[in-house]
Amino acid sequence: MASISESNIAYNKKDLDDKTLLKLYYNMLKPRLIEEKMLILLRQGKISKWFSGIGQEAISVGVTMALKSTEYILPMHRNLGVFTTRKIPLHRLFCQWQGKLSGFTKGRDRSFHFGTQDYKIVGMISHLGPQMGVADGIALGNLLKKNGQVTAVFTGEGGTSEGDFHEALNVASVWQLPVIFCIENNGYGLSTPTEQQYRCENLADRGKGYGIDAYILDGNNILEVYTKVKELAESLRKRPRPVLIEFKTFRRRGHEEASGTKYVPEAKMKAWEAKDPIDNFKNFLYTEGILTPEIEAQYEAQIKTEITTALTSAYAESNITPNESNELNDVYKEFNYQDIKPNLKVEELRFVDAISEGLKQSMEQHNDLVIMGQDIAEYGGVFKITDGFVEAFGTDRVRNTPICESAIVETAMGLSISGLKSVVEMQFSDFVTSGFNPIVNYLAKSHYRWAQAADIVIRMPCGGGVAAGPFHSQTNEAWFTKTPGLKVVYPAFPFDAKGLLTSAINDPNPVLFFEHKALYRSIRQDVPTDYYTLPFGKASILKEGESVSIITYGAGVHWALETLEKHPNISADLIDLRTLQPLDSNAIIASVKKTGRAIILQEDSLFGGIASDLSALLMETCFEYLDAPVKRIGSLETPIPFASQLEDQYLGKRKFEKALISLLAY
Ligand SMILES: Cc1ncc(C[n+]2csc(CCOP(=O)(O)OP(=O)(O)O)c2C)c(N)n1
Ligand SMILES: [Mg+2]
Repeated sequence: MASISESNIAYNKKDLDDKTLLKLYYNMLKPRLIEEKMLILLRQGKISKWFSGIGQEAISVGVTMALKSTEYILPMHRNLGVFTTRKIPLHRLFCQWQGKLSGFTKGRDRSFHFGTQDYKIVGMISHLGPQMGVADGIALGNLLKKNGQVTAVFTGEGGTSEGDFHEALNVASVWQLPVIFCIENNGYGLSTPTEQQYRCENLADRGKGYGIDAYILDGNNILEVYTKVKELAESLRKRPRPVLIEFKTFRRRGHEEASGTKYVPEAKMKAWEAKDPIDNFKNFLYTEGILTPEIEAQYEAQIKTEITTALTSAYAESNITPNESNELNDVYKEFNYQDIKPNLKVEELRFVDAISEGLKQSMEQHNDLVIMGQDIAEYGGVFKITDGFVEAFGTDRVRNTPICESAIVETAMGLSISGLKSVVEMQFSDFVTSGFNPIVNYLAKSHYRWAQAADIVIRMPCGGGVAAGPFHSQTNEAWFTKTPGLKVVYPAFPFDAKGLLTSAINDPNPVLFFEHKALYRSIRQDVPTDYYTLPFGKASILKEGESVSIITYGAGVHWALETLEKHPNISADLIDLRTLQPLDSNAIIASVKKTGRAIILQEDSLFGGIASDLSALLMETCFEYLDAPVKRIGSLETPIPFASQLEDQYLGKRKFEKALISLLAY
């Protein structure tokens, strides 16, 4: 038992009862004792990495106790106290850290990188910043459900330099989302001190710039943290809005244990040691006559027994036996596809109208579907696909967004966590780069990591041939087909576009839905008027022939059709892939085995594209059947030029006819 001395922190217990005060103490003691044990295990080489939150416990514990257990918290790597205060069984936590099955990620992710719906905790991805946009989405879900709940999200002061922080605060402010943004300013981001991280006096000063009320709290004073956050949470539940809190605290150990603290001045360390949140609170409780040596000893013994028991059982649990199909089966959430047949009544629609109709009918099918994008509400979107939607479905469900692709993709993820579906419209698929991180790292990996679906469709108006230059012409599907966890759909006809879009929205997995702009107003087709669905992973065989298999998708389908019209004597299978992930390999292989020749046409520049992968697939599966080498056609290895004569030269379309003829003559 440590000696009792005067407290270095000025506490004000207001009207808190003894039971609550003791609980605050107990809840801080628990993560501290777990950490002390972890440091021993680390020295013994029994665990690999440890990010210490020693000295910062008051923030995790105070915030968690101020919220209801039904309210989501999004912690970071130093917030063990969030997990323990939410009473996650230590056996499961320890198994998580040891990569065992009773953890939360089946050994697929480490440390605090997991979420759990059971405890309403959404853990981080390594990239730090995306947490804040995800919190926006959860808060938006709460706002739409009108359940009066708040959401708390954490970041270090280093993480506030990321664009995600700015975007998330701005969106939360514009939409008045009930989020408590908690900055733990602990003096360092890895080795970088605050003066190299930002140049305003306090990070809380930034609140004003976003139109958000901001507060500075002593992060080492558990009573200040708990009472103020509780008061704010109660206020936000009644009057939804975001708040920003900067907790002043200090990181007393290395960024992670192995990296040490050599760069931290000793005097600073000493000063903050004297402000230890647990020792000081303990002294206060003794002075107040609330804590006694008996209670203190009992708490310690109880926690230590819990730790020892849980460690023993976690070590006893056997290591995971790798099983390839288990891994593959968890990349996507199972989707029970419902085939809803098209009705007979049809109407001739342009590609763009078919998408609009599919989207509109999906809004009618799913009351929980929200669409978000720039200029999509009153203005109807730059391609007018959502024209009239706001009148039909209201501004809650049809949301104009600020220009912040990252935060909106993250918001969509948060909506999915809160059980709502969303469609995000990229104004042009080129701009997806500004939301790339959350798509490939958060949405794509979420189900594999902790069984959380990312029930999101990202609409991608794409493609060239419209003289729009390097930033409004790309067809960037290959950036996403590369990433396990995403589905990629790329229709070429209005009928497919409508039925595949409705399926994409039904599918609980993240789907990138490519819509070629050059097809929007040039391609018409009879489209069933009612709602219907089409399955993923089924190519459509547009023409059947004997001499060659033409495999393509998107605008390439129309280039191939044009060429075949010019050469009615060519007997070709024409395969429109329709979806790239999942891919209908069976249809491709069967066709090439029949014809003995294959040409793959893609609009994107050639290297690293779909055509290369399909060519490799055919070499591996059809080599003995081939009468000629597989031919790939793509566009030039340059950015997409603006002037139409340069663009014509760029596009692979130009080379297709000649290549097809020479392949047939091989
Ligand atoms: C996008 C990104 N860049 C860099 C890193 C490496 N990194 C991990 S934590 C960290 C420091 C974070 O500092 P801060 O936000 O202050 O949190 P603290 O560790 O101090 O709690 C860095 C640079 C990362 N994980 N993600
Ligand atoms: Mg920091």
